[in-house]
Order: sequence, then C-alpha cells, then structure tokens
Amino acid sequence: MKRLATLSLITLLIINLSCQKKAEQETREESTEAEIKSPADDERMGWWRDAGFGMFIHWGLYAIPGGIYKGDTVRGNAEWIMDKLDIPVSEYEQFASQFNPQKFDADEWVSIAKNAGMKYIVITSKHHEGFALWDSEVTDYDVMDATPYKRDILAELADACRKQDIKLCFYYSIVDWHHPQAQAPLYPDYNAGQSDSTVYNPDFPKYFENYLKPQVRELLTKYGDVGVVWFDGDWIPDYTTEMGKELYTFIREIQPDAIVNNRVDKGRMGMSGMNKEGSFVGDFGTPEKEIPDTGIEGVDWESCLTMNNSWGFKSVDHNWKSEENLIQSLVEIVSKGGNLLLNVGPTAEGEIPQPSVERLQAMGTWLEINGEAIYGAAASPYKKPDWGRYTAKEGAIYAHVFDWPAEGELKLHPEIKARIASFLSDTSQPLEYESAETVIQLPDTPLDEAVSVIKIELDQ
Ligand code: FHN
Repeated sequence: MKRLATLSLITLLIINLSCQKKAEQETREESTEAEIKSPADDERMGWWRDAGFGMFIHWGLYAIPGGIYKGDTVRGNAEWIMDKLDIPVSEYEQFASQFNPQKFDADEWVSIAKNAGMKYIVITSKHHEGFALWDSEVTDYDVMDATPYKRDILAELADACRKQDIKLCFYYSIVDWHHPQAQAPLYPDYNAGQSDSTVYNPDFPKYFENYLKPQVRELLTKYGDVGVVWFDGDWIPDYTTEMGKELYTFIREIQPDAIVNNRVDKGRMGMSGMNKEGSFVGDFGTPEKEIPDTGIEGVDWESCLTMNNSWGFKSVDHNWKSEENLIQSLVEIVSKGGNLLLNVGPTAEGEIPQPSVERLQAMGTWLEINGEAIYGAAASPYKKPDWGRYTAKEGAIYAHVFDWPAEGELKLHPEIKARIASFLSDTSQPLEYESAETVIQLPDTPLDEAVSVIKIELDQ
C-alpha cells in the first residue's frame, strides 16, 4: 500500500512540475510577444505599417563604373564591383574625384517617388565602399571633401522630403571596405569574412566606437526626423550581437521614434530576412529579392526588390521587370502583411534610369485608383485564391484579380459574406453577387491589365 502511495505522490509531483513548466513557457512566450508588440511600438510603427510602399535608392561611387571596370563586367550587383573585381582601395578612391552628378535634383527624385505612391525613401548614406553621401565630420572620404561636387546630397534630399511629406530614411552599411579598422585583412578580398569567420579585423571594435557610431549619430542629428535606419552588412564576424543591441539603444536614445530594421543585430536568416529563434533587436524583417511564402502573424517585415537585377546602376543590366509584375508583387506583399521597398539605382550623372521612372509612373497610376486596397490594409485572413490575392480592412475585403476568370465568375472564399461588391475604380456600379455560391459576376474583360480590384463590403 505504501509503495502505491509513494508512486501516486511521484506521479502527482511530475504532473505538477510539467504544468508549472508549461505555464512558465506560456508566460515566456507571452512576455516575448509583449516585448515585440508593446503599444508604444505599435504607435511608433504605425506610419510604416500603413505606408506599405517605399523607394530604395542605391547610389555611390559605384555608379561611375556602372558595373564595368578596365573592360571587365562585374557578375551580379554593380555596387559590389570593388570586391568582385578586386580593385585596390588606392585605385577605387580615384572614383571620388570623378563624382560630379550635375543632373542630381532631389526635388525631382522625391516627386518621382511621391507620384509612384511611395511614402518613404531609404537612401544608401554609405554603402560597403565606405563613401559617405553627406558631409561627415569623421572622414574626408565623403561628397564634400573628396569630390568636385561638394554638395551635401542627404541635406538636399532631406529638404525635398520635408517639402513633399515623404519620410526620409537612411541605409547604413556596417561593412566598410575603405576604413582600415573595418577592412578585411585579406583585402582586396574585402568580403572574405562572409565565408570564413576566422577572417576579421581585430581593430573593428575601434571602428565601431570611433567611426560607425559617430557617423550614425550624424545621420540622426543633422537631417531632422529619420523614419527608418536601415542597416546592412550584419553578416561579418567582426560585428557582434552585443554591438547590435548597443547600436539599437544608441539610435532610440537619439531619435526615440526611429524604426530600425533587423540587420542592426545578428538574428537574420540570410536572404529570407526573418529572424531565427532567440533574442535579437530590430523592428522588422528584411527579405531580400524575395517575397516570403506567407506572412507571420504579429511580425513586421519588408521585402526589398530590384527593378532589374542590380541594386547599384549597371549599364548593361536591361533585365527590367514588367509593370504588371511590380504591381502584382506589391499586392502579393501587402496581402501577406509586408511592405515593399522598391529600388532605383541612379546614374553617375544623378539621374534615375528612365525604365525605372516609367515603371514607377505606372505603379502610381494604379495606386491612384486602387490605393485604398493597399495603404493601411492588413494581410488577407484567407488562403490566397487561384485568381489573385485578398487584402483586408475593417468591414471590407479587397479582391485583387490577377487572372481574369474565363467564364466571368469570380469564386470567393466561402466565409466571405458580401453586402455589396464593386470595382474600386467605379464603386457606383455594384456587381451581381450570388451569395449562395459566393460568386461575383464579372464583365468579359478585365478593368486593369495588371490587377483589377473589387471592394467587397461585408455583411457585418
Ligand atoms: O550587399 C548588399 C547589397 O549590395 C545590397 O545593398 C542589398 C540590399 O539590401 N543588401 C546587401 C546584400 O544582402
């Protein structure tokens, strides 16, 4: 009998322990969830979540070779020419004396973004090459001291953004192929550290403290409110998660409302852009040149995409995505709860390439009609339909039709109970809707080549 009592006691203890463990785990998850989504964070992220669509600008000395140097064409991204073609620093620096973008017009660039329906601009203040597009106090390797141009690009862009109510944001590369304390010692294999973690610069902590942080402080104190600090180059072994967490706090202390991407820390899982398990700082994930299969409930993210293949201007890269592809990518991303950061690579003369301008004009025209289904829209609550995507708002679902149904019948998700359905481009003409089969009768031809949007006001 005694043995049975002992066994029962042990069983009770085990049950009690496992319940306690489960409760602790749930508390931890809740607290982690709470850490990610505090009301203050929700307010700080609000404009960014509603914006949905921003312009990425990759501009630097790399625009001068435009992907070709001494007869060799760089494979892949043109802004990597210094590394890919093993150009010694002393040679690469010569480009600075040629940087004289007389056609640069900040007001024009911001107007192109605004007319495209973009709400924020992220510009490479300093890319891996190390050249600063602003008048930096901590280096002469910048547009004011090293070039014949001698104008503060970021200052002019900040003024133009303020005038046109576009949020100004800065990309900043942690990687710096020019600074002796950051440079990989195997240079000109500048990026050796990406594949071999034993290759690093022991002086990197000095660069972090005496160069990187002062430059980031300049970006946060010289140009007014900064919407987002968009870090890159998180992959190098020299840069640690401790530095990342220190940098995130450093930024928020200078501009508390600034948003910082997840590349400020070491949590990012490669080009998928989302964070691995663990405690990492950063306000949103950064899928690159890809759109995740699905969004993640409660996780903010932004896909950055090029319009051709290269981030930086590449004279021989004419592989431009179609207007339809770009509009459908925007819809796809918003339908999964993300933002689209779409890139332009201006020329050495300071012009956004015409193929980019044309595509952005087309996106702006589409958004003028259909922006209601994008700005402030939430991810679809339903599995994506064969014919397109859904986005959602309070009391309404937006059906984005990519592929026009041959028989003119648009089958909706069975849970959608419409009160009224109409094209966003003409809400005065309700569409026939057979509630029994959740089917909308469509005209023979699509309203819009790329994506036709139907607003479905729901039966509350
Ligand atoms: O190496 C950079 C690349 O040049 C470009 O800036 C992209 C855009 O996010 N980021 C890095 C590659 O992941």
